[in-house]
Amino acid sequence: KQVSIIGVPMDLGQTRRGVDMGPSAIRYGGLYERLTDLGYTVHDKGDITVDILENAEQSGTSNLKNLESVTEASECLAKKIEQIITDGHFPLVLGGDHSIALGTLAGVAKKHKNLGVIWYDAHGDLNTPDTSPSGNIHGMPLAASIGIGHSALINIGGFSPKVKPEHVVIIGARDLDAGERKLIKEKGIKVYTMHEIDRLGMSAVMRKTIDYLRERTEFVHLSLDLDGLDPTEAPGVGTPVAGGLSYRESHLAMEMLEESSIITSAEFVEVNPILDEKNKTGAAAVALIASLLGEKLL
Ligand code: DIR
Ligand code: MN
Ligand code: MN
Ligand code: MN
Repeated sequence: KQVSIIGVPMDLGQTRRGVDMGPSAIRYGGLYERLTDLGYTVHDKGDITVDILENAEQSGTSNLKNLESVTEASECLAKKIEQIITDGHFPLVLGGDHSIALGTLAGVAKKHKNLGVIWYDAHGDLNTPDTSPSGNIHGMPLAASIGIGHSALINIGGFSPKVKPEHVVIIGARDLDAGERKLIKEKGIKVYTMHEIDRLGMSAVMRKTIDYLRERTEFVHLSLDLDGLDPTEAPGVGTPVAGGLSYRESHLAMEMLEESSIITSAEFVEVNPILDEKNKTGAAAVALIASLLGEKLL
């Protein structure tokens, strides 16, 4: 049992600074020890290099903020992920804002054909340069990964798409832009919004998600945005949305994924320690990672 960790100190996909310190916050939350206690051999590969905002090129011709720096870091991350999978280790990526999923998915999809993705998030991250209300790339990585959006984002890793829209399941959505709703309908993306989770319960939602992806895919990547959780339990995020998933529901989701053995890579993103309360969100990320990788009380 071998896990390789990569930190991506990225804050250029959005505008609240501090999320570049997310990887440190998660490490300080005791990640290494939690995973070694579970019997894993943990290879912490450190952080990849990301431009700081002060040096990021702003010459772009598009309305996408920091496009060049985000693309460059994504290419670098994709190569590292590819190597980790070649080595036979479980890739665990620590963010950083959600734009890093562009690189993670490029690397994972290069090695794993017939890939499924669980997108655990308050948001859809399905914007394109045309539909984005913000120009923030962290609102676009899922669209780009299914092959829709700016060519520089779509083509990270040199191929597109990374995943088929019908192999994506979004869980926890409660803030979708008009263009995102349209794309969900057009592409038939499966979404369990907070409404469905309230109605069916997290247990049924995870059962359905696992069955759905098992039938269709061979590998599944979990991309977990901490803003999927309720801001009372994960306050250290840049775009909090009220009415989110509880800490307990999130643990249940991780435990059910662990039991199912479908997850073959994961990333935990958007932890911003500057906005957090005594690393509550970093600690929540560590606890969820531990559950995903097999921690149990008894
Ligand atoms: C919004 C916010 N949909 C945007 N997205 C966020 O800027 O595209 N994603 N916060 O995590
Ligand atoms: Mn650069
Ligand atoms: Mn997100
Ligand atoms: Mn989000």
